[in-house]
Amino acid sequence: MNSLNSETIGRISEIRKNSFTIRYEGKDFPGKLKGSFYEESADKLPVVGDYVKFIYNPLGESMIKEVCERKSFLQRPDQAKTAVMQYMAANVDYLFIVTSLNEDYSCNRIARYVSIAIQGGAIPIVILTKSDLCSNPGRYVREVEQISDKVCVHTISAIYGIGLEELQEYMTPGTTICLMGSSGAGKSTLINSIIGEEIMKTSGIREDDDKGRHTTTYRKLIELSGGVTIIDTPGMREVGMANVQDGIDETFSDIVELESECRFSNCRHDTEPGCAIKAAIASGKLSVERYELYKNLGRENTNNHAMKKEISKWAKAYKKNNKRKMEL
Ligand SMILES: Nc1nc2c(ncn2[C@@H]2O[C@H](COP(=O)(O)OP(=O)(O)OP(=O)(O)O)[C@@H](O)[C@H]2O)c(=O)[nH]1
Ligand SMILES: [Mg+2]
Repeated sequence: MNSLNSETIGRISEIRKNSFTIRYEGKDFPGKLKGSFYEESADKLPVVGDYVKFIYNPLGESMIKEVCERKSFLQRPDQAKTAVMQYMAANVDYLFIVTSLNEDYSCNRIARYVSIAIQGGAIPIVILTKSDLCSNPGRYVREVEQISDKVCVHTISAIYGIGLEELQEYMTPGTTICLMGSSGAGKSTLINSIIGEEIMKTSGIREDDDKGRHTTTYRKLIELSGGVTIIDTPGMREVGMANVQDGIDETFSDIVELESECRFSNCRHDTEPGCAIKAAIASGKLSVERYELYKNLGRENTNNHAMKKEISKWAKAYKKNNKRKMEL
């Protein structure tokens, strides 16, 4: 470690409440934010995976001075707090979207994660886990492949070590992989299998509905010996759509292209002649379900955007009103 007061670049490996952990040369150091961070908007604060400039303090918390430019940034709306985004991880190359082949499986949810990955600048990789419990994984693979041509999909069983060799192609030195998915999907079990060691705690799922027990409670960055970094995350209950229209459009880019081929630029794909969407559905090139999925995700994104704008308008008006009252 460099001497006191010299600036060094480390990586945020854990955040719990307001306490930050900085990884530097394989060791973890406690960190705190420089005061000016508190005047910044939430997206400027460090998240797990961020590279940060910090000043080492051998006696206590090191001072985080600056977040380095991000290569990618994964975010979603915080379901518990209306109109607030949750910033999840930065500098992720591959987002492993982990879904188990039981009640957890949902094509709609996978499409949401794919949009979030693409929006944030990470490559989406769908990992269908627990293949040992499923008699026809091929059916699910085909379904996932149909969501988007931007998606790669792998079927694995972490506990029997099946399919893990396929994931090696992503494990190149310098790569960061983040795992996301529902609680109980098997994210931590997969990490343990890749590493060959019980580094993360795992626990059984509820038998009645296949849901997990929220075993992992905070995001954690793990460095593997081959120069690969893995980020484990807590299971998510919902994946809302907000600030993600570009990601949705890119996921369903073939539909966006079709829409541009309609005879009328304001075509509602209803009764208008020369509608490319209707023609694609009629010819079997596009399924109604997939088109509906695209529209629904976009609608949710627009509604959340409108709500956020409305709330920020109220907040501004409230602040202005309060200021006036105080001046009187
Ligand atoms: N049969 C089978 N069970 C698995 C597999 N992978 C994980 N499990 C089991 O699924 C349960 C949940 O696994 P975890 O790894 O804790 O799930 P998680 O996604 O990390 O869950 P959270 O930390 O709560 O988000 C455990 O009982 C695992 O043993 C698999 O490939 N096959
Ligand atoms: Mg876990």
